[in-house]
Amino acid sequence: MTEILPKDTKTLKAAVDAINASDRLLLTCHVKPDGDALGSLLGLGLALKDAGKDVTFFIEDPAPDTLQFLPGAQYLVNEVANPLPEKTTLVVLDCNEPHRIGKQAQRLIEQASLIVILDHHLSQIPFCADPKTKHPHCISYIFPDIFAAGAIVLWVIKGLGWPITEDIATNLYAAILSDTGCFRHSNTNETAFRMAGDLVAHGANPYAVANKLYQNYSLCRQHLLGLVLRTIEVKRQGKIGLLQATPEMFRISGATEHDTDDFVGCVRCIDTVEVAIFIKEVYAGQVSVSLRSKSFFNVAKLAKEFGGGGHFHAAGFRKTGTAAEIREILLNKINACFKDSETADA
Ligand SMILES: [Mn+2]
Repeated sequence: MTEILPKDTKTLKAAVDAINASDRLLLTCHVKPDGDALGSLLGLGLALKDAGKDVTFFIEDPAPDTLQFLPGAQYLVNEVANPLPEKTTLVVLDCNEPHRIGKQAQRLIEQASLIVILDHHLSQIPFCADPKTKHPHCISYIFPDIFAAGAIVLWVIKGLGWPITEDIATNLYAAILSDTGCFRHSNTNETAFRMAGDLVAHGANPYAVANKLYQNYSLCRQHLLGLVLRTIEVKRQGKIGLLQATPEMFRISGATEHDTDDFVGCVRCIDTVEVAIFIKEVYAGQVSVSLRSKSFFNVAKLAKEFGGGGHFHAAGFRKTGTAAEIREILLNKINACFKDSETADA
């Protein structure tokens, strides 16, 4: 396995130049931000701030408690001026679908003078080619083969020739640790370790970041996990694993929807499982689904059929309906996919 270098260096250079030339920038990422989304946003934001730029760190939802430790989290705001100040460059991180920025996406896109997208999600609809946006000034750097948006941000900061401070390194290290699943996912490669090593050399503390991200759960979360684990079931000779959370489980445990990080991992880790599903119904009739796979099953493709998206081995979607209803529809679809692949093998 060799080191991955940025592909399409022309577009990356255009993104770097555009960021360099902007004095006022509005940074944002996808809703329900994870460690990669926030680490990328804060890492780039702090570098821009250090360089004397006017930076707004915008996310629609408040950052989850487990990510509040990230340096620069105190700068996050969930409201921005309307209209945006003149000559605002919108930088979108870890996201290349307009609606995933949140409810204000459309006006931010329309009001920004320039848009730069730095992302690694598999996406069929390029952000700026969306007929609804028609934004003329958009630089879209999307590299699905790279393990984290944080890695792209590191390339950008290095391209700008700016220093990597301890705070920036901590954010980007958290981004890489999150999106490689602690260096366990299939996207983990030599570059991930090289970059992580580089960030540690710049002051990121691996033990401190890992503790904050993974040894920092509330008791409510563990109570919820206990309830959810009782729903565990496998289908198709154990190849499909399922977990469900109902509104009642959230009520009983006192946990919130942010407390379910990596619940899907509790079913993916079963030896026979290829496709893991976690169906979460926080509010009655509103479901969000996490999908994971181990080898051949493309869950991004499946999620897309439900209006969601993600990566080959990790994806998700939101839908109206109860957990039980979505479970039925999903099982039928996945069973059909398995049948197709079995026919193809025969
Ligand atoms: Mn990511």
